[in-house]
Formats: sequence, structure tokens, C-alpha cells
Amino acid sequence: MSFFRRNRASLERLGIDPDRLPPGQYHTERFPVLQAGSIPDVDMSTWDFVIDGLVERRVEWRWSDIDQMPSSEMTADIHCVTKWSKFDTRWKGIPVSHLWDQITPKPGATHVMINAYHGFTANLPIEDFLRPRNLFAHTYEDDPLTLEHGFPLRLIVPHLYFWKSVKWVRGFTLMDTDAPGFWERSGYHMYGDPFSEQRYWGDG
Ligand SMILES: Nc1nc2c(c(=O)[nH]1)N[C@H]1C(S)=C(S)[C@@H](COP(=O)(O)O)O[C@H]1N2
Ligand SMILES: [Mo]
Repeated sequence: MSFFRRNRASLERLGIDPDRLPPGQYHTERFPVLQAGSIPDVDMSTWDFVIDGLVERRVEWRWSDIDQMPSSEMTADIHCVTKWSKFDTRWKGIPVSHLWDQITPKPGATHVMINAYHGFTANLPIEDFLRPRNLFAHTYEDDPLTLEHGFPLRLIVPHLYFWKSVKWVRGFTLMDTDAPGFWERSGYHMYGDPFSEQRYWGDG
């Protein structure tokens, strides 16, 4: 029996519904660290969060602004395109919808580009960005994010492959068209639904 089949079979023994595991994925309890390039130097005294593009007024928040916003908690399964999935990860942060309520998008905005340190980007349809569970997370389990997992703030969009859950996030740009982000330009799927196995260009 292959590693993947054994791993899937082991879920039932653990009392976990194997249907939670998308095709081609294996379950792990570890929390691997992945990013393109190095972990950024984060300086909270100059840190800002910018919302620009098709928005009536550009927003520029400091950490002290973000820190005062209401947080909520969310538990989600996460699925990395490199085939590991981790179940029941628990996050706390500012709902994406809360930030969205504070801006006025210009007519015609359909997509966002999430922006992070080192020029890392990821694209999302606005509809997917605004799913009620999505967070700009500052807390994992009960502790502030570690630097390697995205301190001080990362996006969590659990219904898509985890490369869309941008670490070290610094803001987002509203757009009237879809455009590829960092991994999408290198061949990853523009949308990235794990249950349809949309890993690379041309998948589903
Ligand atoms: N800023 C930034 N965010 C990123 C990445 C990155 O390279 N840079 N990699 C993505 C990928 S491919 C994955 S799988 C997850 C990994 O998150 P983790 O290191 O917390 O497991 O972060 C995503 N967010
Ligand atoms: Mo990934």
C-alpha cells in the first residue's frame, strides 16, 4: 500500500473523517515552514498596512491601528500544494470583512492582490477574499504568530491551497481584472481549490 493510501486509512483509526483530506494530500500533525526566499526583518516601528488600487481613499494603517480592531477566532484545515494537510489549526485575528467594511471600493473591482514583504503577492477573487471565516491572523493557537509563520500578521484563506494564505502581509490592492501573483506566475493555478486539485496551470 502506498504512503498516501496508508496515511488516508490511518485517519479513520484516529476518528477523523477521511473526506476532510483533499485528493493527493497526506495528513500531518507537524507544521512545516515554507516560503520563497528568506524570512523578512520585521520592524514594527515602520510597519504599515496599505490598501490601494480601486478604492476611493487609499488606507495606510500602522500596527497601533490594526491592534485596536476586533478579533475573532476560527479553526480550519489547511492544505499546502506540496501535499501536506493539517487539521484543526486555530487562529485569532481581524476578520477580512471588518477591514473591507472600512473602505469604499470603486465600481468594477473584482479581484485583490495581497502584498507582503519581499514583493511576495497572491491573487484572489473578492468573493473568495471576503468569505466570512477569513482572517488577518495575529495569533496561532494561543500565541502571537512566530516570525517564521508570518509575524505580525498573515492572511488565512482556508478554502484554497495555503500559498494564498500570505505571511508577513502588508496590505492589498483592488483590481478590475485577475492577475497572477508570485507563485501563480511560476505555474501555480490562478484559483487553487484543493478539493478540485487545482495545483498548476491547466489543472481543472
Ligand atoms: N509572504 C509569503 N507568504 C507565504 C509564502 C511566501 O513565500 N511568502 N508561501 C506560501 C506557501 S507556499 C505556504 S504553503 C504557506 C506556508 O505557511 P507556513 O510556513 O506557516 O506553513 O505560506 C504561504 N504564504
Ligand atoms: Mo505551499
